[in-house]
Amino acid sequence: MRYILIAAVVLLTLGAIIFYGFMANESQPTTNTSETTKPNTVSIESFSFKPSEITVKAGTEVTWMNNDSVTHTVTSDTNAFESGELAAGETYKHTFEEIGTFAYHCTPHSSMTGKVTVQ
Ligand SMILES: [Cu+2]
Repeated sequence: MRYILIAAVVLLTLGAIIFYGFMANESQPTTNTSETTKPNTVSIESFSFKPSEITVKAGTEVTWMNNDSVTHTVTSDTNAFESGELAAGETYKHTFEEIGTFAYHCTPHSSMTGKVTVQ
């Protein structure tokens, strides 16, 4: 009788360890929050868009902040959006509803380019 009890306890313990190991593996994706904290802000500084390429989910509002000392624009290559002139310290927001890749540039400074990928 005693051996059966010991065997039962050992089996239950092993079962618990396996179960918790399984649960720990299963819960890993939910502890990874990078999926919900994707950057949706672009800084305009030193005559460049930083980061120059971002990826967001459809329906995300992207904000451009002009942290430079001169006026810039956020101008879609395909006329999908247009900020107009952004003075130093001003922001421009655009919500991307459609999936696709949207290249943009700064009208006065053709070397300034960026890209928003919407998934
Ligand atoms: Cu510019």
